[in-house]
Amino acid sequence: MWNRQSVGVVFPAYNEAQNIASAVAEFRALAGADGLPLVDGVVVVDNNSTDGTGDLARDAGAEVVVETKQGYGNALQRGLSEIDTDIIVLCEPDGTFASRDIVKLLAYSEDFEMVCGTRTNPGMIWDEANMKWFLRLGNYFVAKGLEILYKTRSLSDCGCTFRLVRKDAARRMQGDLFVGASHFLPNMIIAAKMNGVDFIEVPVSYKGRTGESKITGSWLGMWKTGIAMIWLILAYWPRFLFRVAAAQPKAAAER
Ligand SMILES: Nc1nc2c(ncn2[C@@H]2O[C@H](COP(=O)(O)OP(=O)(O)OP(=O)(O)O)[C@@H](O)[C@H]2O)c(=O)[nH]1
Ligand SMILES: [Mg+2]
Repeated sequence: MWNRQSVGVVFPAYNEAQNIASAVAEFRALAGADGLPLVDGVVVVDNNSTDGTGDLARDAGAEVVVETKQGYGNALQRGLSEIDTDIIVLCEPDGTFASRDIVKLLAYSEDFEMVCGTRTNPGMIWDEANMKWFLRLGNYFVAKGLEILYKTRSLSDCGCTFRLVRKDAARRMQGDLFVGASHFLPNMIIAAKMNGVDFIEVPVSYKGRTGESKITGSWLGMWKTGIAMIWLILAYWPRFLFRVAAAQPKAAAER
Protein backbone atom coordinates (compact mmCIF):
# COMPACT_ATOMS: atom_id res chain seq x y z
CA MET A 1 0.00 0.00 0.00
CA TRP A 2 1.11 3.54 -0.66
CA ASN A 3 -0.83 6.29 1.07
CA ARG A 4 -3.80 3.95 1.46
CA GLN A 5 -3.76 3.06 -2.24
CA SER A 6 -3.14 -0.51 -3.39
CA VAL A 7 -0.02 -1.15 -5.47
CA GLY A 8 0.38 -3.96 -8.01
CA VAL A 9 3.34 -4.97 -10.15
CA VAL A 10 3.07 -6.40 -13.68
CA PHE A 11 5.91 -8.50 -15.10
CA PRO A 12 5.89 -9.50 -18.77
CA ALA A 13 7.76 -12.81 -18.89
CA TYR A 14 9.05 -14.95 -21.70
CA ASN A 15 11.36 -17.77 -20.63
CA GLU A 16 12.58 -16.03 -17.48
CA ALA A 17 13.00 -19.20 -15.35
CA GLN A 18 16.40 -17.99 -14.14
CA ASN A 19 15.05 -14.74 -12.72
CA ILE A 20 11.31 -14.89 -12.15
CA ALA A 21 11.22 -16.29 -8.60
CA SER A 22 13.74 -13.81 -7.21
CA ALA A 23 12.06 -10.90 -9.02
CA VAL A 24 8.64 -11.77 -7.57
CA ALA A 25 10.09 -12.36 -4.10
CA GLU A 26 12.04 -9.08 -4.12
CA PHE A 27 9.02 -6.96 -4.95
CA ARG A 28 6.76 -8.82 -2.50
CA ALA A 29 9.31 -8.30 0.28
CA LEU A 30 9.43 -4.50 -0.10
CA ALA A 31 8.19 -2.67 2.97
CA GLY A 32 7.24 0.96 3.53
CA ALA A 33 8.40 3.18 6.39
CA ASP A 34 5.58 1.72 8.52
CA GLY A 35 6.99 -1.79 8.01
CA LEU A 36 3.93 -2.91 6.01
CA PRO A 37 4.26 -4.40 2.50
CA LEU A 38 4.46 -1.82 -0.29
CA VAL A 39 3.32 -4.20 -3.00
CA ASP A 40 -0.13 -5.78 -2.68
CA GLY A 41 0.13 -8.14 -5.63
CA VAL A 42 2.36 -9.25 -8.48
CA VAL A 43 0.90 -10.34 -11.82
CA VAL A 44 3.22 -12.29 -14.10
CA VAL A 45 2.06 -12.42 -17.71
CA ASP A 46 3.52 -15.64 -19.01
CA ASN A 47 3.98 -15.23 -22.76
CA ASN A 48 4.16 -18.87 -23.94
CA SER A 49 7.24 -19.68 -21.88
CA THR A 50 8.54 -23.22 -22.31
CA ASP A 51 10.93 -23.26 -19.34
CA GLY A 52 8.50 -23.40 -16.43
CA THR A 53 8.44 -19.62 -15.80
CA GLY A 54 4.71 -19.70 -14.95
CA ASP A 55 5.01 -22.41 -12.27
CA LEU A 56 8.04 -20.75 -10.71
CA ALA A 57 6.20 -17.43 -10.57
CA ARG A 58 3.15 -19.04 -8.95
CA ASP A 59 5.33 -20.79 -6.36
CA ALA A 60 6.93 -17.44 -5.53
CA GLY A 61 3.51 -15.97 -4.76
CA ALA A 62 2.53 -14.24 -8.01
CA GLU A 63 -0.76 -14.41 -9.85
CA VAL A 64 0.01 -15.89 -13.26
CA VAL A 65 -1.89 -14.94 -16.40
CA VAL A 66 -1.12 -16.73 -19.65
CA GLU A 67 -1.03 -14.53 -22.74
CA THR A 68 -0.81 -16.61 -25.90
CA LYS A 69 -0.40 -13.66 -28.29
CA GLN A 70 3.37 -13.49 -28.41
CA GLY A 71 5.07 -10.16 -27.84
CA TYR A 72 6.25 -7.82 -25.13
CA GLY A 73 3.48 -5.29 -25.91
CA ASN A 74 0.77 -7.95 -25.88
CA ALA A 75 2.03 -9.17 -22.51
CA LEU A 76 2.05 -5.67 -21.00
CA GLN A 77 -1.39 -4.79 -22.40
CA ARG A 78 -2.79 -7.98 -20.90
CA GLY A 79 -1.21 -7.22 -17.54
CA LEU A 80 -2.58 -3.67 -17.55
CA SER A 81 -6.10 -4.90 -18.21
CA GLU A 82 -5.96 -7.78 -15.70
CA ILE A 83 -4.57 -6.00 -12.66
CA ASP A 84 -6.98 -4.18 -10.39
CA THR A 85 -4.86 -2.17 -7.95
CA ASP A 86 -5.11 1.64 -7.62
CA ILE A 87 -1.49 2.00 -8.74
CA ILE A 88 0.05 -0.24 -11.39
CA VAL A 89 3.81 -0.61 -11.76
CA LEU A 90 5.32 -2.21 -14.86
CA CYS A 91 8.76 -3.77 -14.57
CA GLU A 92 10.92 -6.56 -16.05
CA PRO A 93 11.65 -9.74 -14.10
CA ASP A 94 15.21 -10.03 -15.37
CA GLY A 95 17.23 -8.40 -12.58
CA THR A 96 17.95 -5.22 -14.55
CA PHE A 97 15.94 -2.92 -12.28
CA ALA A 98 16.36 -2.26 -8.56
CA SER A 99 13.07 -3.13 -6.85
CA ARG A 100 13.65 -0.40 -4.24
CA ASP A 101 13.42 2.21 -7.04
CA ILE A 102 9.65 1.67 -6.94
CA VAL A 103 9.67 4.22 -4.11
CA LYS A 104 10.96 6.89 -6.51
CA LEU A 105 8.06 6.22 -8.87
CA LEU A 106 5.53 6.13 -6.04
CA ALA A 107 6.75 9.45 -4.63
CA TYR A 108 5.91 11.21 -7.91
CA SER A 109 2.56 9.43 -8.26
CA GLU A 110 1.18 12.00 -5.84
CA ASP A 111 1.43 14.63 -8.58
CA PHE A 112 1.39 12.67 -11.84
CA GLU A 113 -0.86 9.94 -13.22
CA MET A 114 2.07 8.24 -14.94
CA VAL A 115 5.72 8.14 -13.81
CA CYS A 116 8.32 6.74 -16.21
CA GLY A 117 11.78 5.55 -15.26
CA THR A 118 14.69 6.80 -17.34
CA ARG A 119 17.97 4.90 -17.70
CA THR A 120 20.00 7.62 -19.37
CA ASN A 121 21.77 9.06 -16.34
CA PRO A 122 25.35 7.62 -16.58
CA GLY A 123 25.75 7.69 -12.79
CA MET A 124 22.98 5.12 -12.47
CA ILE A 125 23.94 2.71 -15.23
CA TRP A 126 25.91 -0.24 -13.88
CA ASP A 127 29.03 -1.39 -15.78
CA GLU A 128 27.50 -4.70 -16.83
CA ALA A 129 24.20 -3.15 -18.04
CA ASN A 130 23.11 -3.46 -21.64
CA MET A 131 23.22 0.32 -22.08
CA LYS A 132 26.36 1.21 -23.95
CA TRP A 133 26.72 4.66 -25.49
CA PHE A 134 25.01 3.76 -28.76
CA LEU A 135 21.86 2.38 -27.15
CA ARG A 136 21.78 5.24 -24.66
CA LEU A 137 22.04 7.87 -27.41
CA GLY A 138 19.50 6.01 -29.55
CA ASN A 139 17.02 5.92 -26.67
CA TYR A 140 17.67 9.59 -26.01
CA PHE A 141 17.17 10.82 -29.57
CA VAL A 142 14.06 8.74 -30.23
CA ALA A 143 12.63 10.03 -26.94
CA LYS A 144 13.43 13.62 -27.96
CA GLY A 145 11.69 13.07 -31.33
CA LEU A 146 8.65 11.79 -29.48
CA GLU A 147 8.73 14.76 -27.13
CA ILE A 148 8.99 17.33 -29.93
CA LEU A 149 6.41 15.84 -32.30
CA TYR A 150 3.81 15.08 -29.63
CA LYS A 151 4.58 18.12 -27.45
CA THR A 152 5.07 16.02 -24.32
CA ARG A 153 6.89 16.82 -21.11
CA SER A 154 10.67 16.24 -21.18
CA LEU A 155 11.62 12.71 -22.29
CA SER A 156 15.06 11.09 -22.32
CA ASP A 157 14.35 7.35 -22.57
CA CYS A 158 11.85 5.71 -24.91
CA GLY A 159 12.50 2.13 -23.78
CA CYS A 160 12.36 1.90 -20.00
CA THR A 161 9.80 -0.67 -18.86
CA PHE A 162 9.94 0.43 -15.20
CA ARG A 163 7.02 2.82 -15.05
CA LEU A 164 3.97 3.50 -12.96
CA VAL A 165 0.46 4.35 -14.09
CA ARG A 166 -2.63 4.97 -12.00
CA LYS A 167 -5.45 2.52 -12.74
CA ASP A 168 -7.95 5.13 -13.92
CA ALA A 169 -5.34 6.61 -16.29
CA ALA A 170 -4.51 3.14 -17.64
CA ARG A 171 -8.21 2.52 -18.33
CA ARG A 172 -8.51 5.85 -20.19
CA MET A 173 -5.46 5.01 -22.33
CA GLN A 174 -6.55 1.46 -23.14
CA GLY A 175 -8.31 2.30 -26.45
CA ASP A 176 -5.09 3.78 -27.83
CA LEU A 177 -2.78 0.91 -26.86
CA PHE A 178 -2.33 -1.33 -29.87
CA VAL A 179 1.37 -2.26 -30.29
CA GLY A 180 1.87 -5.94 -29.50
CA ALA A 181 5.59 -6.11 -30.19
CA SER A 182 8.73 -4.73 -28.55
CA HIS A 183 8.08 -1.07 -29.47
CA PHE A 184 5.12 -0.79 -27.08
CA LEU A 185 6.60 1.82 -24.73
CA PRO A 186 6.37 4.87 -27.07
CA ASN A 187 2.81 3.72 -27.82
CA MET A 188 2.07 4.18 -24.12
CA ILE A 189 3.47 7.73 -24.15
CA ILE A 190 1.39 8.62 -27.21
CA ALA A 191 -1.72 7.09 -25.60
CA ALA A 192 -1.04 9.12 -22.45
CA LYS A 193 -0.76 12.34 -24.44
CA MET A 194 -3.93 11.53 -26.41
CA ASN A 195 -5.93 10.98 -23.23
CA GLY A 196 -4.69 13.81 -21.05
CA VAL A 197 -2.58 11.60 -18.78
CA ASP A 198 0.14 13.82 -17.32
CA PHE A 199 3.51 12.18 -16.73
CA ILE A 200 7.08 12.79 -15.61
CA GLU A 201 10.38 10.92 -15.94
CA VAL A 202 12.46 9.87 -12.92
CA PRO A 203 16.02 8.43 -13.09
CA VAL A 204 16.30 4.76 -12.09
CA SER A 205 19.23 2.34 -11.80
CA TYR A 206 19.91 -0.04 -14.66
CA LYS A 207 21.88 -3.25 -14.09
CA GLY A 208 23.04 -6.20 -16.16
CA ARG A 209 20.61 -9.04 -16.73
CA THR A 210 20.98 -12.77 -16.00
CA GLY A 211 19.83 -15.08 -18.75
CA GLU A 212 19.26 -14.40 -22.40
CA SER A 213 18.38 -10.88 -23.54
CA LYS A 214 15.52 -11.13 -26.03
CA ILE A 215 15.01 -7.62 -27.36
CA THR A 216 17.86 -5.11 -27.39
CA GLY A 217 20.66 -7.52 -26.41
CA SER A 218 21.66 -8.10 -30.06
CA TRP A 219 22.44 -5.53 -32.76
CA LEU A 220 19.61 -6.89 -34.90
CA GLY A 221 17.10 -6.74 -32.03
CA MET A 222 18.19 -3.23 -31.13
CA TRP A 223 17.89 -1.93 -34.70
CA LYS A 224 14.57 -3.66 -35.32
CA THR A 225 13.08 -2.19 -32.15
CA GLY A 226 14.56 1.26 -32.78
CA ILE A 227 13.25 1.43 -36.34
CA ALA A 228 9.82 0.16 -35.28
CA MET A 229 9.70 2.89 -32.60
CA ILE A 230 10.64 5.62 -35.08
CA TRP A 231 8.11 4.34 -37.60
CA LEU A 232 5.35 4.28 -34.97
CA ILE A 233 6.14 7.83 -33.86
CA LEU A 234 6.11 9.16 -37.46
CA ALA A 235 3.17 7.12 -38.76
CA TYR A 236 0.89 7.95 -35.84
CA TRP A 237 1.69 11.68 -35.82
CA PRO A 238 -0.95 12.77 -38.41
CA ARG A 239 -3.61 11.00 -36.36
CA PHE A 240 -2.39 12.81 -33.26
CA LEU A 241 -2.57 16.19 -35.04
CA PHE A 242 -6.07 15.35 -36.25
CA ARG A 243 -7.20 14.45 -32.71
CA VAL A 244 -5.75 17.69 -31.34
CA ALA A 245 -7.46 19.73 -34.09
CA ALA A 246 -10.78 17.90 -33.59
CA ALA A 247 -10.66 18.53 -29.82
CA GLN A 248 -10.09 22.27 -30.19
CA PRO A 249 -13.58 23.46 -31.33
CA LYS A 250 -15.09 21.38 -28.49
CA ALA A 251 -12.74 23.00 -25.99
CA ALA A 252 -13.59 26.44 -27.37
CA ALA A 253 -17.33 25.66 -27.18
CA GLU A 254 -16.94 24.62 -23.55
CA ARG A 255 -15.41 27.99 -22.58
N1 LIG B 1 11.41 -10.54 -26.36
C1 LIG B 1 10.28 -10.81 -25.75
N2 LIG B 1 10.18 -10.51 -24.44
C2 LIG B 1 9.05 -10.77 -23.86
C3 LIG B 1 7.99 -11.34 -24.58
N3 LIG B 1 6.99 -11.49 -23.75
C4 LIG B 1 7.42 -11.03 -22.57
N4 LIG B 1 8.71 -10.61 -22.60
C5 LIG B 1 9.48 -10.01 -21.47
O1 LIG B 1 9.82 -8.66 -21.75
C6 LIG B 1 10.98 -8.26 -21.05
C7 LIG B 1 11.96 -7.56 -21.99
O2 LIG B 1 12.84 -8.43 -22.66
P1 LIG B 1 14.44 -8.46 -22.43
O3 LIG B 1 14.93 -9.77 -22.95
O4 LIG B 1 14.75 -8.17 -21.01
O5 LIG B 1 14.99 -7.31 -23.38
P2 LIG B 1 15.75 -5.95 -23.04
O6 LIG B 1 15.19 -5.41 -21.75
O7 LIG B 1 15.67 -5.11 -24.23
O8 LIG B 1 17.28 -6.33 -22.82
P3 LIG B 1 18.18 -6.39 -21.48
O9 LIG B 1 18.67 -4.99 -21.22
O10 LIG B 1 19.31 -7.32 -21.79
O11 LIG B 1 17.30 -6.89 -20.37
C8 LIG B 1 11.52 -9.50 -20.38
O12 LIG B 1 11.09 -9.46 -19.05
C9 LIG B 1 10.84 -10.64 -21.16
O13 LIG B 1 10.72 -11.78 -20.36
C10 LIG B 1 8.12 -11.67 -25.96
O14 LIG B 1 7.26 -12.18 -26.65
N5 LIG B 1 9.28 -11.38 -26.49
MG1 LIG C 1 15.35 -6.50 -19.90
